[in-house]
Amino acid sequence: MVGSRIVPAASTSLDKSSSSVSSPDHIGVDHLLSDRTAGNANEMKEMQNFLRRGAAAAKTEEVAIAEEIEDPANIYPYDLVPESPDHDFRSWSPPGGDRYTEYKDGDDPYVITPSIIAKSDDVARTRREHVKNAMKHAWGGYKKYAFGHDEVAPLNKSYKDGWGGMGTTLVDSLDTLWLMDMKEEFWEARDWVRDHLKSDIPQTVSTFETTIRSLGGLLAAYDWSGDKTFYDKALDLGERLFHAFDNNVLPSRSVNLHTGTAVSPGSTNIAEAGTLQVEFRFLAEVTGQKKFKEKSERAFEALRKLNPDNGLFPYLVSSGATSFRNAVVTFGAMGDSFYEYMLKLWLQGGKKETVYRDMWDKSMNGVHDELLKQSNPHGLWYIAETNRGSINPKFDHLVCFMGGALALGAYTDPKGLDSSRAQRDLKTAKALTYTCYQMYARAKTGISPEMVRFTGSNDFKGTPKYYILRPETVESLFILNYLTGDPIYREWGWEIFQSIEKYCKTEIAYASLTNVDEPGSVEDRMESFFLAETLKYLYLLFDPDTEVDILNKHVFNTEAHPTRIFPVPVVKT
Ligand code: DMJ
Repeated sequence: MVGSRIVPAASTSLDKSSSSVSSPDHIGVDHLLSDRTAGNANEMKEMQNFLRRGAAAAKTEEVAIAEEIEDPANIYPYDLVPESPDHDFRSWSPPGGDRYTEYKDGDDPYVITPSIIAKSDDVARTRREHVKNAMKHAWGGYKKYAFGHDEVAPLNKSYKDGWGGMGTTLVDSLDTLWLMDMKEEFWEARDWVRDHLKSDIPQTVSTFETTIRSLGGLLAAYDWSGDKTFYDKALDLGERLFHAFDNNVLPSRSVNLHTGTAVSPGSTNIAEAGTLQVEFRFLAEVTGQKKFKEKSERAFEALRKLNPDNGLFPYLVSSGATSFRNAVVTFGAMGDSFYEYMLKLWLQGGKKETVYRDMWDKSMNGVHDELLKQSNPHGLWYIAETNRGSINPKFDHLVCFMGGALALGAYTDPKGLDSSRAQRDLKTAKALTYTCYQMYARAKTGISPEMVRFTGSNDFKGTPKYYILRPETVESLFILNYLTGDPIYREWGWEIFQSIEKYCKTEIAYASLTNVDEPGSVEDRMESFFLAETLKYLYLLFDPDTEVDILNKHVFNTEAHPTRIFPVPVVKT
């Protein structure tokens, strides 16, 4: 058994007396690998994968081995069957919700042994090919009908330029092409960026969207490939977007890329003002231009100083960051990624800027104290919205990023994964992700609506019921599988992927749905984040051999663009 070979080797380097979790850096990976005398390349890979999951997972698996011997009845019970290369997605029929209810409350219902993880990895490798085929199909349609434009129209076989006409899908897809080893397509796209991408255009663009999609895409492409083209283009775009910071402490929501004129309507929202810092800090890091770091951080600091007692920020704020302009707290649209960046900034800076981690932990306490609710009658967990303290049981698909974020926060908690805070957050992460999976499983197409309301007699109702190929649930499935090794997240992800293949695939690409309970209700829209995020997270979910390391090396921006972390020299207090 693969597992019995791996566990004793890894466990020799764990400090069994310590209750805190060591970073994998400290568990002697190189020593273990060089110690091996008879290993072949696959065995080495398995060992690396196992160790990459971190000491925490290794420890769980040690316990798992002991329990496996004592109580085989608890072992993960579901089949792990490889997919055929000819898998027929047309015969997929979504099996409905209310399955896997043992995962509802965020518990660990089963023992996951290293041998089960190894089997799940083998199955995943067969699924990964299907996701890559999906990327080839989507990219092929974009290339044929929309190359260099913002989006392809997946039904009309045409193109759209709603983001300023800067090849948004192409730039947003670069690192997905790289990570899926579609290098020919990657270099062809690089040539287009080199020869045609111009940021000096007389267009007023969204600061937030252009930063997370285009600047984030260029920076990640540069970081992974080292190609100077991306550096030059990122710097040019970054300089132009940076005019958003000219007038107020918080950036303007839109900016003219040619004149630098920033539009300041007097207020902004926390997501748009507080989701630029991962990108501009990385730009500062690679260019050495401190202004990008300092001014973008100043905006985050201004938001922090608004300091709500419970860590929960009403989403609308004045441009000068002097006051809140409403009392609505949401982890969905206009709130979401501000909270995400509290954690991501701390991770990006090498876990030294405690001010960001403290913000995150305070907000997560607020979530648990005030927003975490259960549905009727099955007790599904969700994060509600509030307005002046009164609960609104509305839950955007967007909120589904929180499963992954909470899990990542728990595995990196300075108090240790064993701490009650980290265990609380991990349990909530798993419970929320189950709810998000149910949002897919209960729809006729097996695809989630844009929003649900936790009212009525059966937990929730979808309203509105459209789906625009959003990534947040598969993002959480990837993170939870990566951290815990539990194959269940891959099973749920595979169901979702099969539904996307069956109900969203068009002749040339993938379409949105206007109603997830009406098969065939396709809409002529394929957002760039389908390639940047949804397909990337699905691929990574099924890629046990990835170089991406979310615990030690990389941080994903909110558009799924991973760049390397860079420990900051100064520790903020
Ligand atoms: C993406 O652009 C980003 O993930 C953003 O943070 C939220 N919305 C979309 C995807 O749904």
